[in-house]
Amino acid sequence: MAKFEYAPAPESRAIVDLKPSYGLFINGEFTDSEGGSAFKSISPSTEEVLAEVTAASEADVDRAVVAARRAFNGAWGRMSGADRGKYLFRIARILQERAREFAVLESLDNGKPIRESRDVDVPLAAAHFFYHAGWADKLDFASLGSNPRPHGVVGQVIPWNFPLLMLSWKIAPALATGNTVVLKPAETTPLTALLFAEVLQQADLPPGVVNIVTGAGATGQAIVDHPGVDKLAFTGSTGVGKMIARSIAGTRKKATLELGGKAANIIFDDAPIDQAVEGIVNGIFFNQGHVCCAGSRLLVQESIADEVDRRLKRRLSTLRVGDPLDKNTDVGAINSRAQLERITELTAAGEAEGATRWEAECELPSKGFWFRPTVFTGVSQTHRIAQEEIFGPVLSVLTFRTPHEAVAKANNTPYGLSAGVWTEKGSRILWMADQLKAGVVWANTFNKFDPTSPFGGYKESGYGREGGRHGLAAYVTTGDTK
Ligand code: TAP
Repeated sequence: MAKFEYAPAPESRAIVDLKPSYGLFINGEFTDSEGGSAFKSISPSTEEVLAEVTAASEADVDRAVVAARRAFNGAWGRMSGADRGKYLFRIARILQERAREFAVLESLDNGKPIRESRDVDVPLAAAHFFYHAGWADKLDFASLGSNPRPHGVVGQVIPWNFPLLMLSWKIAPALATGNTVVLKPAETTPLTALLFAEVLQQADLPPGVVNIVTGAGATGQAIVDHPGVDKLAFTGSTGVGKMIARSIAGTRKKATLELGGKAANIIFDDAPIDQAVEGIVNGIFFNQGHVCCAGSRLLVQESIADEVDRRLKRRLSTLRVGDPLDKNTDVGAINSRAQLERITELTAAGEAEGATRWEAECELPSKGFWFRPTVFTGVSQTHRIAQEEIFGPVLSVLTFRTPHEAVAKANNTPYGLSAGVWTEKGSRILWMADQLKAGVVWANTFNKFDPTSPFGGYKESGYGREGGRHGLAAYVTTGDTK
């Protein structure tokens, strides 16, 4: 099927006012590092340097934790839930007012299409603050247990795939429950977190309630190891999650870990095929497949496998890959050279192990990090591309004959974050949801997110939930105060 030619429709980047360099946001102010270094944040679609950012040292992390403790023992700790809620509402409204600025900056720094940052990331980030603002004065009625109280200082470390959205998943519940925060964004995507620090200043949040320290893994490790941190909230790879679990073993620190996934998207022969094809595309090509709950394993019933294959490839041939700031773009840039290398290595392994590779035909820009939407058929369960998280625009297709076989194959993974089921039969949806070992099961849809709905994993996808009433539970301690 021929692609229509579209005139370019670039979103202007003039709305973003980037500074040449950024300090750390500690105690309500941007400050210089004590003994840290600097690194550059680049645009993955052009490789242009966007800004120089500070790599926080252990001393900087210590200053941030001290500021967070002071705020917790001071004004913030004494504030009523209703007043905390007012700050959260204010932050949510400012995020809405500055939505275009955030969307453009997110697409520049992360490489994701503006259509997604504008319509998904930023509105959902604001929604998380609105939702948690409503809880701040109602914690006693949230069935969290008796006398829910904050832990104190929370250390939070987030990945690069949804930088502002993951920040809001972390900061909104922490503040609603009365904790204070030290957060580290990912090394390759620090810029929307730094813009968010400006929002906190605009909202007049008391100093030290939220501190943002940029840097790489060593800065994250310094937060994890700091004795002044009461609770950790981490989103990232299972490998780093295991290291964190090991480093805090034997301490009194609480932790929630949101880790990787290898979700099955399961299509039965009675599913509406065109809708299912849209769901497959959304499941694995949304955000370049940099999604922990991506439907990276397609399980399709054998009797319709050829038909799904044909329609899926036709649909993929219409996807537009390119400039993230162009409003026509469906698939943007891969976030970093390192991630591109990992995707390239795993897809080479797929071919070497005998699966059949297909790529959508499209021209890729000459600069930046790019990967064509790719489908592997003839995949067996032992192949690395069926077992390991690729975290890129790559789909592995397997087939099944019976619902039991679908369940066995879907659960044959160390992960358990999400799954999708496509069928017309309600009873089958309920039976499958019961059998699948996944924190979220979508029925006749995929990648739907809502702040009211808890999200999190089984097995090596981590523990704890984020969002909804269950997400609040991770940020409070309950029972007697003695
Ligand atoms: P990671 O390499 O694990 O990085 C996540 C964060 O941890 C980054 O801020 C990273 O800093 C930091 N970090 C690295 N080493 C650390 C250490 N030793 N101690 C403390 N922090 C450390 O993952 P990633 O490549 O950024 O993200 C992709 C992974 O995240 C995928 O596996 C994906 O499935 C998972 N993910 C899960 C979810 C949920 S909700 N389950 C959501 C999104 C992503 P640097 O960036 O500076 O290295």
